[in-house]
Amino acid sequence: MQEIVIATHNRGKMREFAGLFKDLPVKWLSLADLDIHADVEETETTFEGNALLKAKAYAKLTGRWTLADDSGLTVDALNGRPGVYSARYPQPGATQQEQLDALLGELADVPMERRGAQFVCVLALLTPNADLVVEGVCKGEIATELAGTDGFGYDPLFYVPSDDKTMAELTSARKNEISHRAVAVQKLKPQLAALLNP
Ligand code: ITT
Repeated sequence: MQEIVIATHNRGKMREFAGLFKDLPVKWLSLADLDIHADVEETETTFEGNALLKAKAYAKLTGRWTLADDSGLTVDALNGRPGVYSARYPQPGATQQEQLDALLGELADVPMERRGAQFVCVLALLTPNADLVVEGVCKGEIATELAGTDGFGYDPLFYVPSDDKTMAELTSARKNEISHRAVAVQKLKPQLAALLNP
């Protein structure tokens, strides 16, 4: 079976990928499986740039097919911030609670009709034959208070109108139907299948 490294240190992402990719004939390896603890500095200013940068760095370290995810939250009223800096918002090392509080604080005076936001995920898969890059987007709104305990990151503040729930109130199965990561994986799957069965 083809081995592919999922190059993330984020346990929330890793959990989701396990569900999203479970029907493919691939042996997925985590960085922990390979005892790799090195972090890669994300110096690019786009999701695509950082996804490729991470995929290349970990492909070099592992010598294997490598998939990297760069994702984040773009908030309309903040002109797209925190965007690629979502993991480092409002400053590097902030806890999840500090991130949620900072976002609520910045949007304190913004009415509901101007609280639109998107989760964006770019996946980059590096293989010896081709590099694949896909993007998934999930539209929602930034809620005025936290709700739900599932998921990770900004999920308790990301309101999904179609479900009348925040992302953190959805089951993991439902999040894996509609999330930015799910949309990106659905785009990647046929391209990956073609690489596995040329
Ligand atoms: P890796 O680089 O090791 O994959 P990371 O957490 O640093 O881990 P990113 O640089 O891609 O990953 O940052 C993405 C951030 O965006 C993440 O830390 C969350 O704060 C947020 N995020 C991404 N996807 C999310 C999701 O499904 N739900 C909630 N927040 C999400």
